[in-house]
Amino acid sequence: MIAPTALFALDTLLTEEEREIRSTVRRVCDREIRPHVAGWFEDGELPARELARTLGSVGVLGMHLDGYGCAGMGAVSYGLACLELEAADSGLRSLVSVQGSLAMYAIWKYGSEEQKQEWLPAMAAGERIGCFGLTEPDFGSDPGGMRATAKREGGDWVLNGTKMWITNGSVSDVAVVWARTDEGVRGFLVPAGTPGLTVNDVKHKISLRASVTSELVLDGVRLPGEAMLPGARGLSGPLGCLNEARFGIVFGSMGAALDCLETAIAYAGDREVFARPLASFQLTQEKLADMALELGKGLLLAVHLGRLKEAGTITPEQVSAGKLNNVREALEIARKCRTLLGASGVTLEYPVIRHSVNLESVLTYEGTSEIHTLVLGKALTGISAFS
Ligand code: TGC
Ligand code: FAD
Repeated sequence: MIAPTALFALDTLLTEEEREIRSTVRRVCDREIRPHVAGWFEDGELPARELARTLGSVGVLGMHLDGYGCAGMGAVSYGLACLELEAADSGLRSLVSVQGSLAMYAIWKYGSEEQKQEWLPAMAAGERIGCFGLTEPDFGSDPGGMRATAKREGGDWVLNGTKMWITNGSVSDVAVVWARTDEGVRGFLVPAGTPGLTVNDVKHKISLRASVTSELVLDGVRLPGEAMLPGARGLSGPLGCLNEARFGIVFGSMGAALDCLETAIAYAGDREVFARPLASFQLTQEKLADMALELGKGLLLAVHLGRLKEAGTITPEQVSAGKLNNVREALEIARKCRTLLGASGVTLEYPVIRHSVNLESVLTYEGTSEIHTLVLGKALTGISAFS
């Protein structure tokens, strides 16, 4: 027997340091996350603060950023960490993506020196948590239509509007909020507890249950002039952050798929049907072979994109291609693995149905599959389907 990742000799593409980082994150997941995650999912609760501190202590938060207490690791190392976290649960990878690639990245890339000093070291350590408020109830795929506003009043800014579906919302110490100003879209740092900010959790999710999702209502939130991120102007500010988080999902989604496939291979070897192991039937072997192919291709694509990112040449369209392909294939793999587990596949005793329903959210957030398809369509034809 050969492990699905060994089929493509993936490890030969990785440095020793990258393999060590992968092992470290896997160990943390095995110890701190896997024994509990089905329970968190079932209860719809996540001990986000404790987990943030644990993940901060191993340097995973903002690990691809330099300075300010961040580990300064390469893109492939960051991707492998996302893979291991999402092999445990997409909600854990979300916690880390939003913290490191959206909230911390926005401050790191666009913030003033004071903002960086104030927030980044504590966020890297997991002592403080951040969220990223771009989506609104009526504007998800089309954030350019946002209604949230920030208006100058003397030296202050006053924010009004509603942000929806915000990961980490109610556990955050700071929200990066994008709002329309007289000079276009700008980003603002809104500390938790600022008068006028109300945070309500989204209830009744049946996907990403081990993740906090919230609505942020901003009603006359008054901030000092220096709360604005000076380096971000226009929609390219928030979209630049999305490239970072989408890249993590290229790897992360393959982690969920790998966990499903490993579970299905073990199950098919143990389970007897018609007096023979399920794994011995040709239909089963075809399913497993097809899934191993898509997993292997997705992992190779992820490592290739990681090397392009490390070389500084990756384009947003390449990130879209990776997110579109790998999430779509991960979801297909999760669904096919579910069939191999039969009725057992619909219980939380096995991780497969949890990954499958989680991946439904992953397909939608960070740009839906339709949006990434249209990004590629624009790149191929030169014609934007959006305008
Ligand atoms: P368009 O006219 O094409 O562009 C407006 C400006 O933005 C620039 N731009 C980008 N910059 C950096 N990276 C990208 N990927 C960029 N895409 C566009 C563009 O160059 C332009 O800049 P400038 O300086 O000329 O003004 O914009 P559009 O209105 O046609 O929309 C393009 C579209 C649809 C692709 C974009 O709006 C989009 O990506 N929509 C999807 C929204 C989305 O992904 N939201 C995610 C919210 S965060 C989240 O889901 C977190 S989930 C939690 C977790 O990760 O766990
Ligand atoms: P819509 O934009 O209304 O889309 C509905 C459908 O229409 C989709 O199938 C879409 O692909 C399709 N569609 C849209 N435009 C077109 C078009 N031009 N052509 C063809 N089809 C089209 N957002 C944040 O800002 N921060 C977060 O932390 C965050 N976390 C999230 C966590 C979870 C669990 C979820 C589910 C979402 C989260 N989001 C977050 C929001 C997410 O980014 C949006 O849900 C996503 O961008 C889609 O927006 P929407 O839900 O409004 O769908």
